[in-house]
Parts: sequence; structure tokens; C-alpha cells
Amino acid sequence: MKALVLGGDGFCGWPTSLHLAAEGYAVTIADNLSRRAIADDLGAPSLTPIRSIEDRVTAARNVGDVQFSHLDVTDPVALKALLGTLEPDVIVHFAEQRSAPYSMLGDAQRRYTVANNVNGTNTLFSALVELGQRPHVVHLGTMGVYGYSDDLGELQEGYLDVRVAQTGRDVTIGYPANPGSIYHLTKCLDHTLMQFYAKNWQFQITDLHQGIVWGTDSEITSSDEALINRFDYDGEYGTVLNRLVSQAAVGHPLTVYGTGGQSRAFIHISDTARCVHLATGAPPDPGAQVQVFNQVAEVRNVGALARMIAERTGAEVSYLDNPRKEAAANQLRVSNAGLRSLGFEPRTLEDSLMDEISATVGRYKDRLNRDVIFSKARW
Ligand code: NAD
Ligand code: USQ
Repeated sequence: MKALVLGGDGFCGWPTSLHLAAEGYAVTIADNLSRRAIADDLGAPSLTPIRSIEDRVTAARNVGDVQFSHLDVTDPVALKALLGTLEPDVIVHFAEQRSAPYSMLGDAQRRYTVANNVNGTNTLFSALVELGQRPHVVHLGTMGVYGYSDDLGELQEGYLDVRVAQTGRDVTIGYPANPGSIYHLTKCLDHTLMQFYAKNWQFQITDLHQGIVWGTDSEITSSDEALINRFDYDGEYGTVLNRLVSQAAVGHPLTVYGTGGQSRAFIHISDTARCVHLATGAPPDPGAQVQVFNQVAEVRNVGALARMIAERTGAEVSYLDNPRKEAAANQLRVSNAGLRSLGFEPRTLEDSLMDEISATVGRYKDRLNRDVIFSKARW
């Protein structure tokens, strides 16, 4: 089986590419390395010393069949040329600008995020239509497409059974979109695009609505220094749990936004790779509505996480004015029945994984730039 991994040099894409290669896929990574460039612009390169893509791919050949193509997914000519040669069986699409705060920094970042993400997804499907190819496409979406509320009960997977007030009829509708940033908005737009392509051109599409990914390494990326995964801790790209662990490691007060009453869904990076692999093997029928799996291990409260890390490390917790427009506190319940039915057994924070991440951060803490800890984005 041939897998094309778009965005395979990134935080989720790299361990997933290696996992797929270890499972016997012939993997081609396509990436324009924009994440590395943005990190340099922000003065916030990965805390872990990730290798050049060339060195990574050379080391990856000990794991399995891995190739690299330097390619921008929004470039139709380059993308069609690669697809035409490769004819992949499955495409995993990670290649988007994925930071909510970055997407809210200003005009340039708002426009870049929409142009890159929505245009990339449309360019991919339009190219596949033109080439007459119908691989299973697995797209990485986000839990943030739903908003973060349990007003409509436990979050179901993409769809909601409702009774229409006007007719009394019971129907299934797409879950109402409620994005909280320009970045999250692009995932709602992607989803609508994909519904149309599936319906009109009989695609097989899976959208993985993923929670916040934490940790650094999978078993494979930790097996060789040259395979080490990236770790972001800065105010724009660092996600909350990884940020708090890295702050504790350098004696910085833990940056809780607002009351810390926010509840969010989390998943460990090694589970991301496992779940994507499970999803690649379970395509929906051609032309069926987009299959949605909530790629989530557990729900946690931000304030409680900070207190847990403070207890483990002696760090101080600092409650800051929230730079974001979001509910000060929320309840959240999430179904992950789809991936569980495929064999997903979530790894949770109680496992020894917290020790692993603390050890990695401790090893590289001298590389941490304290000037980029606070987020510059306000909305
Ligand atoms: P990342 O920024 O580390 O990786 C994305 C990769 O895509 C980068 O290597 C980047 O260079 C590449 N890329 C971006 N635009 C491209 C383009 N036009 N052409 C080619 N390559 C391009 O992000 P990540 O954390 O690995 O996230 C991957 C995907 O998973 C994203 O779509 C993101 O929205 C989704 N996701 C991430 C998280 C998380 O917590 N990290 C949670 C939920 C969903
Ligand atoms: N938060 C803090 N302190 C911090 C950083 C964040 O309290 O120092 C809070 C935020 O206010 C928010 C929560 O923690 O309430 C999560 O923030 P985050 O930066 O960890 O995550 P988010 O911006 O939602 O985005 C991340 C990924 C994105 C993915 C999303 C999944 O960057 O790609 O789609 O998580 S989800 O959150 O489930 O929508």
C-alpha cells in the first residue's frame, strides 16, 4: 500500500509517517517546510534539536520505505505531477497552518491561514478529480469545529440526531460549526468542502476531529536521535500541556489563561500515529458522507492540569488575563466510539507518559527561549 503524507515533516505528521512505514506502507512525505520557516521567524525553533528533513529521511530508511518530496499542497502543478507518478492508495492530510493564536495575530496571518488551509484542501481534491484518482483521504480536523460545550450533550462524531420543531421529524444533521479562531474556522470550511467532493465525485473521506496533542515522541521517534520529533512551547505554537511542562522545567510560573476553567480534549502523540493508522484501514463507502472520528483520549481541565504539574514540580501557577475570546469555564464530554470500535485503546495522563515528556524537556531546557513564552495574539 502506498501512503502520501501531506505535512509529514510536522509534529503529528513525522511520527505518523514513521508509524505507517513501520506497518509496511510505502510512505511519501510531501511538505513545504513552512512550519520550520515560521518557527524561525517567531524566534521559536523546536525545543528538541530536530534534524534536517534529509537527515530525518535517511534515518527513517531503517524503519521502512520513506521518501520525501518538497512540495506546496496549494501548488496544483506540482501536486498533480506527484499524484500522477505516485498514485497513492491513501492520503493523510496534515499540511495546514495549525495554530489558533498565530491565525489571530493580524491581517497577514488571517489571510495566510485561510489561503493555505482551505486552498490546500481544495487543490488536493480538485487534482484528484482531474486525475480520476479516488484514494481514501484522511484529513486532520479539530475538536474546535464543535466549540467546547456540552449544551447538546456528549459530542457525537460529526453528526447529530435531532427532531425538527416545524415538522416533528427525526433527522441526522451535520454538527453545527462553532469555531473559536480563524484557524478553527478553516477546519469547518475544509469539512464543508470535503462533504461536497464526497457527494459529487464519490470520494472516500475520513475527517479526524482531533483534540490537543501532547508529548514529544513515539516509540519509533525515541529509538534514534536523528528521528526525534519537534516540541513547540512558544506562545503561538506551544499547546497548553507541553507549554506548562516546559515552563515548570525552567522555573517559569505556569501560564493559565483566565480562571483555568476551560475543559479540552487531549491525546498523546503516539496515539495520534496509532489512530491515523487505524483510520487509514477503515474507509467509508465511495460517495458516503464524510466519516468523522473524534480523535481524543480524554477530557481534562486546564486549571487542574496546571495544579497537577505544580504539585509534581513545585512550580507556581500564574492566572493571566485570558488573551483569547472563549468561555471562562465549560463542561465537555466527547464520544470516541468510532476509533475505539477499530481497536483504539487510549493512553492517558496517568500513565508514565508524563515522566517521559518531563525527561525530554529537562534534557533540552537550555535551548528554551524565555522571550517567546507569552503569546502575542489577542482576540
Ligand atoms: P505542524 O505545523 O507541526 O505540521 C504541519 C506540517 O504541514 C508542517 O510540517 C508544515 O511545514 C506543513 N505544511 C503546512 N502547509 C503546507 C503546504 N501548503 N504545503 C505543504 N506542507 C505544508 O502541525 P501539527 O501539530 O503536526 O498538526 C498537523 C495537523 O493536525 C494540522 O492540520 C492540525 O490542524 C491538526 N491538529 C493538530 C493538533 C495539535 O495539537 N498539534 C490537534 C488537532 C489537530
Ligand atoms: N491555555 C492556557 N495557557 C496557555 C496556553 C493555552 O490556559 O499557556 C488554554 C487556552 O486558553 C485554551 C486551552 O488552554 O483554553 C487550549 O489551548 P491550546 O493552545 O493548547 O490549544 P488550541 O489553541 O485549541 O489549539 C490546539 C492545536 C490545534 C488543534 C486544537 C485542538 O494548536 O491545532 O486543532 O488544539 S482543540 O483544542 O481540541 O480544538
